Amino acid sequence: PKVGILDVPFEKGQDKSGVEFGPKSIRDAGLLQKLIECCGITDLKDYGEVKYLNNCRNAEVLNMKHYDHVISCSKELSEQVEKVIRDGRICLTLGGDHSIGIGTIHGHMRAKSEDLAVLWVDAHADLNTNRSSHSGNIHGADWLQCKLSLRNLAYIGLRSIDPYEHVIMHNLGISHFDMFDIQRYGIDTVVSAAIDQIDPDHNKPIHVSFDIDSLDPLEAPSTGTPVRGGLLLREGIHIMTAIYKTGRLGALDLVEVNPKIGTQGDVERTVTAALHIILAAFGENRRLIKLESNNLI
Ligand code: DIR
Ligand code: MN
Ligand code: MN
Ligand code: MN
Repeated sequence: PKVGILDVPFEKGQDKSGVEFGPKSIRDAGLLQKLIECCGITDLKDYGEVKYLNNCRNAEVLNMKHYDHVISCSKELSEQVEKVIRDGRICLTLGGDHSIGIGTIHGHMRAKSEDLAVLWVDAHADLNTNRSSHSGNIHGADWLQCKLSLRNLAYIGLRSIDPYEHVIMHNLGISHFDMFDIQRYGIDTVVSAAIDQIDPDHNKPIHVSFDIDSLDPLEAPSTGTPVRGGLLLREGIHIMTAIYKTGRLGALDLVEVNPKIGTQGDVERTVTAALHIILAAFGENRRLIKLESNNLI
């Protein structure tokens, strides 16, 4: 497949500085070269960094921090993602915090169709609105406002849900597979069930928004809101391999890697995890990799 890469060093959807260095840290680990070598991607286009002007300064919403920046960035990002996908490429977006999911999903829907299947892999549901949020952080909140059908959305990896998020998730009947489900049924069953729910006829483009905090903090400590009891890296990889095998991945977001959090070892572990999640989505075959280069998993 043809691939396009976008960097979004955006950090205003949450409180901790450092997440803006996420894209660089993943690239410095050899992302582009590994996509070519390990996944056999021959047509890889680097679209570089998404830059935006804050041209929505008057926009303000009560209890939404930096709302103006989030919407200005989302609009620009949406256009860029749309362009990458219209170029016939799978769009890989490196965040940045998870509020960028608003722009990537919007752009993907504009390029392909509104009938998009979205898999949100996260410890959190990112479903708060300005009225329900305790933190005032936007994360992925508010993206309900785009026209995504909630039947086309599923979560994997949840374990930290605010009370209001829990209510909307159940009242609206949004598919979700939490850590309990993964423990009980296993990751292979869970990922197939999630795909069947959001894409029952196996014909929709798939958007995966992968928050690195879905992984256990032992696997990915360098992130703003770690929650214990998460996915093992091999489970994260299994999810992405299953998505790769559908042949319908349209866009992937990899967000919330914060290289300013933790020790150098923590950062290396987190970045390596992120790298392997991405490579799995593009078909890295771990069985073909020499053991030496594989010893971090
Ligand atoms: C919390 C934390 N539910 C909030 N959310 C996070 O701020 O709305 N999402 N960390 O990734
Ligand atoms: Mn998130
Ligand atoms: Mn999260
Ligand atoms: Mn539930």
